[in-house]
Amino acid sequence: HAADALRTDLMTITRYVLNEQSKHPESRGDFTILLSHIVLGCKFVCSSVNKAGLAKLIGLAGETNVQAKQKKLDVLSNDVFVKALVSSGRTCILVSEEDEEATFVEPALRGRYCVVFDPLDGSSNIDCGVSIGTIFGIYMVKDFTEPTLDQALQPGKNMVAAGYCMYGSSCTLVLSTGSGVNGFTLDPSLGEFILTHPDIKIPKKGKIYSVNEGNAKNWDGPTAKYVENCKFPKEGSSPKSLRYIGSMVADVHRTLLYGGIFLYPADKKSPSGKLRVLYEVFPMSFLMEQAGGQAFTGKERALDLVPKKIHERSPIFLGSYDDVEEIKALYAAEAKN
Ligand code: P6P
Repeated sequence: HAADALRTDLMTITRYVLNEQSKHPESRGDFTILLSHIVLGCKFVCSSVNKAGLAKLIGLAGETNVQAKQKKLDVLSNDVFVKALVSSGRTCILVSEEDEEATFVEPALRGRYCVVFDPLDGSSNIDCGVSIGTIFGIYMVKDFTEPTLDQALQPGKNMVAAGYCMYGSSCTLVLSTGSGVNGFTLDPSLGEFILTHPDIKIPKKGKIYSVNEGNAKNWDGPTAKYVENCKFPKEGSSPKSLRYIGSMVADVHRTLLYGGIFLYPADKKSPSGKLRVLYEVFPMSFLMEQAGGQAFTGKERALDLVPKKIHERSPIFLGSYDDVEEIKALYAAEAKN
């Protein structure tokens, strides 16, 4: 009956957000309008990513170098999101992985939200058809008349919403507005995101660890020990499976649905790890906590981190509550010695 209900009920992301809005009578619908512009951006990127392979193919067949004329997909996606967010009239500051500097919205279009985003994370995987995605986080800015950079450098726990849209075999948008996590799948025939994964909860413990083992020789002690325990567990328990796609949205989506742990640790070459705090670590950590999991930097709760620069990096360990607890214990033990 659940399937029937979904089919007849057709809970779209727009209806879901409007329902959420109705729980806050004081709200003026700004957030709903902002989100509808983010959803529009995701629909555009989904359709462009799906055509990318074909466009490339036609390019080769036509002897013209399509790539030369065509904008790289991540640049195109960034342009679309920046335009959609500015024209929503609900944002004052934008931080994008694609732009060195923050975008300060012109006074006439300023609104109360700061949006941090990676328009096409993992884009190096496009040519081989691996799933990639858009990651975003939303902060409220109290006084947005004269926005300043420090209003974008807030700890992740201040986010009012976060989510990602994964462009893979289907286009799935996973969103939290602070009261749980819901997944929506794009129905191309309707052009609507339909609720397909209501109230996602990550399993308390998982059987999968997800890390780039190629960096093993540069790991610090606790990470090395944790991965060792995954492969050679104490008597009586079975080893975990290794699953690593190399596209954060895909690795995190699998972790959210199946459980387990995703790690991008610090290493001797990159002491702050690789992933960016504002638009990779914070949104994914927000979602994990909202789904009953947790996220840790090796030193503290990821969402407590206060970034000093908009493209700052941090190590990250996120996923099932119990799995992250184990690596926290190993870092705590090292801190004591
Ligand atoms: P590595 C993709 O380039 C990305 O930014 C994330 O999507 C992904 O998790 C990570 O880098 C993969 O990095 O060093 O394992 O190739």
